[in-house]
Formats: sequence, C-alpha cells, structure tokens
Amino acid sequence: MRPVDKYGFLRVEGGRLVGENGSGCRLFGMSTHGLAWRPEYVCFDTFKYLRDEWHTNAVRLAMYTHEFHGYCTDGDKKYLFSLMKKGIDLAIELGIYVIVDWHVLGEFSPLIYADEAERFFREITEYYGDCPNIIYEICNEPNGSCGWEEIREYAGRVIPVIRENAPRAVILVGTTEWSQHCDEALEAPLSFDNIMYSFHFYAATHFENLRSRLKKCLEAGLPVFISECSITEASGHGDIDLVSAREWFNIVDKYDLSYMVWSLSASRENSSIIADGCNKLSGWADEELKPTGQWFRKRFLSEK
Ligand code: IDC
Repeated sequence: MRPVDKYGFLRVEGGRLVGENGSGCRLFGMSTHGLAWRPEYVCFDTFKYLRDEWHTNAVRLAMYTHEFHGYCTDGDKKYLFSLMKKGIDLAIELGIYVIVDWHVLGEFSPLIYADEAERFFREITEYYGDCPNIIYEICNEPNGSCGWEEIREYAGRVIPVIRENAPRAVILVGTTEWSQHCDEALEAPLSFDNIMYSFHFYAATHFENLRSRLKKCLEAGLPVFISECSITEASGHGDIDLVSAREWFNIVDKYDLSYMVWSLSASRENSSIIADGCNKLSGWADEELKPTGQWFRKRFLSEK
C-alpha cells in the first residue's frame, strides 16, 4: 500500500506523529540538496525508485532562501516555485509524504525573510491546503545570534498563515544553533497544536552531549522530528563515524523518530549519497553510491 493511503492525514498526539487512525507513523527518506542546485533529482523516476527500491515513505524538498540563487536573494522565484510544485505533485502522484522545507541557513534568523515566507506558504497552501501528503517545515536551521524568542515570533506569524488554508497540516519548527536546541522549545513551547520541533544531527560532529539533550526532551514528551541528518561531519564533508551513527540511530529506534537524510545529490561532499560523477537519477548500483548512500540504503531497507 502506498504510504499516504496507509496513514492518511498525519497529526501529532502525545508527542508522537500518528496516522489518521491513531497508529504510530514514522517517516523516513531523502532530502534533496537545494532545489536550485540540483533540480534534476526532482523527477518521477527518482522519487519512485526511492519509494519502491529503498522503501522510503517521504521526501524533503529544500528551498534555500538565501544561498546560491536563493528564493529571497537572486533566485528565479517563478522557476523555484514551479520546482517545489513539481516535487509536491510527484509526491502526491506516488502517494508519499513530502516536507516543504523553507531552508533558512545563511541569513541566520528566519525573521529576515519572514514577509517572503508568509507569501510563499500562503501561495503553496492555496494550491495544496487540503492535501494529506504535505508537512510544512518553516525554518531549516536558525543559527548565529538568532534566539528562540525570534523563532517564536516568526512561528507566530507563519503558522497562522499556513493554518488558514491547511488547518490540519503538521508543521515543523527549527530551533536555535542549527536546530540543535530542542531544550529551549521544551522550556518555552509554542502554543500551537500539531507541531513538532526539528532536530538535526551529523554523527561525525555531534556526540553524547547532544544525544543526551535530545533524550531529555524526548523523555519529557516533546514532539521531535529529525528533518535532517547524516553520518558525516556537519560540514557535509569528512569521514563517516559509524560508532556515533549507531548511537544516534539507537535513539531514533527507541523513540520511533522520523528522519530525513542529507542529501540526494552527487558531488565531492561525503554527505552526498551518490558518487561524484554518476549522472544516474535512479537505479544506483552499490559502487555508484558513496558510503553514506550505501549505509542509508541498508538502513531504509531494514525499516519495518
Ligand atoms: C550544505 C551543502 C553544501 C552547500 C552548503 C551551503 O551540503 O553543498 O554549499 O550547504 O551553505 C546543514 C544544512 C545544509 C548543509 C548541510 C551540510 O541544513 O544546508 O548543506 N548541513 O553542511 N546543517 C548541518 C549540515
């Protein structure tokens, strides 16, 4: 059965993501690299392959707001918006979940482009408001001097805009320091229903102190969604750390967390899952995958 046929409209209940009938639902799959950087993977064959051969049930579409022809800087808005729509339409056609990721990064604070964010989410929800496939991620990784109060202010502006047309949609909210401070959300949660807080990890950079921070929040019942992770360093480069990866995924398993993997691309970066120079958009043989790709492929196939 296709994932969306199985789980229907998702919601957050008792700190967990559940399907329409109340049973637990765990999403996992690949995140695109920035849509402007790697548009070729927004493609029917790729998404279908990831669903059928890697058994993933979700895809994340990363719309960079600032860097590299960002949506709010020098990007071609019309083109980028149409790429996002294409990705969503493919997900709908294939019956998988799709995370619409407003990829805040280089601008540090989501407030910088909050007006654009409101316009973007209004427009997307005008098209897809009643669609069960979509999860909205309103700020990838606030960082730098951006504090939780700024994120709260931003969420207070953008979430009501999304809810106008998509009242049932689950919404993910990033936290400070590259979405590593879910503890601040635990101390001062947002007052909206049906939201989860994003937490990101890169196993070769993040270790026990971050794991215990996350565990503390999960034990306290905070709804957390791993909307980005890898087993490399946070720079996207570096060797993979399998020992730390195992520790991280023990937590993912113990608490039944959803997780999305960075990134669906071929480049010299080790976090790219496809070997540099491989142009195939699906059907990758093991040697056409980077060690990260091989590891996550195995991991996806071991999911129940
Ligand atoms: C990286 C890309 C890299 C790009 C850079 C732009 O892999 O090609 O040049 O962004 O700043 C994140 C971010 C994600 C990063 C990724 C790896 O969400 O955008 O991608 N990362 O550095 N958080 C932690 C790691």
